[in-house]
Amino acid sequence: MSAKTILITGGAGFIGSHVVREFVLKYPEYHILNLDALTYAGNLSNLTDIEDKDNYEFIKGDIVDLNFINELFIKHEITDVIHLAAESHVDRSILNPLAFIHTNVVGTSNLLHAAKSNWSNTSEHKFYHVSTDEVYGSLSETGYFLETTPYDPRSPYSASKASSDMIVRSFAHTFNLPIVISNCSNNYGPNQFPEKLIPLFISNIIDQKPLPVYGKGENVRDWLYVVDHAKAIDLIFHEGQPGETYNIGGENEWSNIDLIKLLCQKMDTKLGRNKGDSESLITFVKDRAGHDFRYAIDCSKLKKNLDWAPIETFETGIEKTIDWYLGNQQWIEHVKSGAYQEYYSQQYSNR
Ligand code: NAD
Ligand code: TDX
Repeated sequence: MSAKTILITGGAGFIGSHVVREFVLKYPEYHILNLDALTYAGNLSNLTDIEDKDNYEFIKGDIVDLNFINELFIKHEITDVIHLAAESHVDRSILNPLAFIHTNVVGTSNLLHAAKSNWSNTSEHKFYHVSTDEVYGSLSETGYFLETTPYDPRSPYSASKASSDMIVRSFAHTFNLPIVISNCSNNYGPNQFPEKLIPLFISNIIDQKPLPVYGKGENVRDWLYVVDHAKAIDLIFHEGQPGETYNIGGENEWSNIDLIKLLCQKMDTKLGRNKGDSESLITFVKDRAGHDFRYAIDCSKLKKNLDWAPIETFETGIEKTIDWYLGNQQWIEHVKSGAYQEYYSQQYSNR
């Protein structure tokens, strides 16, 4: 591929910041535009190491603003989109579903509309939509999500992502827009806002606060290290077939309670605390409304067709993750201030 101006949306967030870094450092010939509204989840300190690079530019803006998005496409002659901007936390979608419809459904539709309006020769472009395994619904103890599994979203978050996936596909089918979609399992690693399970629990263990386990902690998730997700996005962006969907996963399933106990043991060792100190913080709380039981991804298409494999094992990834949060406690305090406090008190007053 030759000179490209790639619009990466949501690049100040958790996964987006790793995708931006991967592209800025690996492809000096590309111009990378990071568009982010800097909501509570977006933080430019996630990108300080690359912010001075010549091929990087940050633009603050909202994907829900269609005029702004259209002008951005015209002004910067955007050739490709990698779309990650979203409201991403299931618990917040239970408290405020409309925010998810606005950003995830309307915002995605605006980007598609701008791409369709501004790209005359569609074969020169790519619109990459980053989605989630949650669109497929919930599994029992057995089985895996395939790319062909019918959609069955069950939370306002997953329904908004499923809607956006469908609208992306409709633009490919109707207008020949060259799209690609990936659906990934739970990510973990540096820069994740401490409202999601792993960073929240690491932060609470450091502060010796209760660890709120929803229900009995028996729900199962598949975990992938975030940099491996960013590398998969790079591979699919360059090698993926237009119109295709690729599942991305870690083949690394954990029940929440087993994962939490592992975190507790590792944190006791790292913090020089007595064995069992962190586990004593475990508090079983009211279950999440509509809590999906199990997610598990079959990513054999990506492995077979594009020769993808994650670099980190869970053992190495979780060590890196814990060490990063222990070394960046100021980051945790910084992102937790402000809007987060309001949400956190509302969240737990409902339990
Ligand atoms: P995040 O919440 O950490 O980051 C989202 C980013 O989008 C933030 O920087 C935020 O400021 C920005 N944003 C939100 N609304 C915006 C708007 N209206 N206009 C412009 N920017 C806006 O999310 P994440 O966990 O990094 O997820 C990124 C993408 O990956 C999402 O689309 C999510 O659905 C998907 N995904 C996440 C996971 C996961 O485990 N976190 C797994 C699979 C897929
Ligand atoms: O305090 C908690 N206690 C708890 O038991 C939190 C925050 C979570 N949980 C449970 C709920 C889930 O079973 O832990 C599991 C993981 O929860 P989250 O970290 O909120 O992730 P999940 O709901 O599985 O969704 C994530 O993976 C798919 C991301 O937030 C989504 O953006 C992604 O699409």
